[in-house]
Amino acid sequence: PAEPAEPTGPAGSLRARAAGVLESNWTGTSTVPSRGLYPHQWSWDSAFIAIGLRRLSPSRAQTELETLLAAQWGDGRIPHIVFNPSVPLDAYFPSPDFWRSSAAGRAAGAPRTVQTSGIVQPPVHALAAWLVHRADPGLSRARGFLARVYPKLAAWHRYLLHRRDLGGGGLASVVHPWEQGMDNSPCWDAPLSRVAPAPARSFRRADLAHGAAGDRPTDLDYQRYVRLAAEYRDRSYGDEASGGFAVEDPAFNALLIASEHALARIARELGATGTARRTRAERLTAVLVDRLWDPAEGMFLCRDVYGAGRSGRLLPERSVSGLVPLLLPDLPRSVTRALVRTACGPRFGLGGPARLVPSYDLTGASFDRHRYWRGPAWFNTAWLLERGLRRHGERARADALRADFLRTAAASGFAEYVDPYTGAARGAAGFGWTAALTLDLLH
Ligand code: 9YW
Repeated sequence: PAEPAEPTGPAGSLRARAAGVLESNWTGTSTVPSRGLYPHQWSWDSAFIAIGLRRLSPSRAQTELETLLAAQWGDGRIPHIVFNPSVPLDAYFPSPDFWRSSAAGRAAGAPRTVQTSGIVQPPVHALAAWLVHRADPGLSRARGFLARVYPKLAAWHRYLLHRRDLGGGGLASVVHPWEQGMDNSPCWDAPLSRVAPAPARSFRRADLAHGAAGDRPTDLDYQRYVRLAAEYRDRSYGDEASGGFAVEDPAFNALLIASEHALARIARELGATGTARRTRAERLTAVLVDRLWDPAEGMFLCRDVYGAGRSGRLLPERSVSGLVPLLLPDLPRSVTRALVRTACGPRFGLGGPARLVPSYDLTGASFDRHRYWRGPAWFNTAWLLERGLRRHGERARADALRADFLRTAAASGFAEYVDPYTGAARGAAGFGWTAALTLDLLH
């Protein structure tokens, strides 16, 4: 493939600058997303970070994933945050004394010695483990990396496919907007409106000390996040009784399917056939299309399955989540063609007015170019889309997105997210997955 010239900045090559971010965010056993704003280990951040770290140090990339997996719960869930005990409690909200994992999560098998949250994040981990292995198969085999992580990853997928099939149709549901990873996406506005806000004075946000309020979720959003999470905790993190929120999300499920394909490859590497997993991934892809594809919109939508019977209803909001399934190999050609058209059309502006890919429909009523997941462009979703375009033969578009990614990462100081029209940095600087995925795309 044509290598774009490596952009350089004032402080040296892009590769060296990205490596510097990962170095300063490294704690010794894992990497924080951001020193100030997110001082603990986050689940899907670590998966993306491992994907980039493998280009620097495959052994550190293995450690990143192993540290996360060491905090896995007995029921198979991988918690969305693993807390660093040496960070002061008030540095991040909600802190360990909110989640109380080892007490409230006892029945679900929360670890006793390490404190975690009780919700999950998108399952990018098996995909990350496979890519980390491929970066140095000799080292991976010598350390028995895949043999050690495989059973844990299999238990993780079992948890999602069995305990979290709240809609009964075969897909995993998220029970909190934080689980899907795009916290304040307009997709959650309707389902969240049913949730009674927790009293404003019952908690103190720590994020506003690090980020501009206009770049972050609102206080009212936080009041509802807190209520939902507290109720889940008070149900002992059990998935039997239903809480106030249950949504089948396209990106979450597409990442689960991509990871199931990766597990099939891992199983083969370990001497099994992997056929059952491969077949399951194909079947899940068909279910994803059946339940979440909207032919009129030319993209995938979220399905709200809470209290709506088994079938639920599709939510009309168009978020980048609905483009992420392009990553999957077994989609019907009509679906991949429509997804590319939608990504390049007025709503997402790929290759046109937009930088990277905006998190939400540029023409949507709730579009806000500064506010977090309501418009700004993020680097992890751009990386996923780049992969999807390449997989389906859209090489010129993939090359252009990759070049834009590298330029924007360099110019923004590895920002957490950027203005989707200008590429100007928003949120935290020196962000972990932005630096890591830069390294991956430079390779
Ligand atoms: C928060 C760490 C996390 C990401 C999420 C992002 C944000 C945490 O930061 O959530 O406190 O708002 O939305 O995707 O994993 O980078």
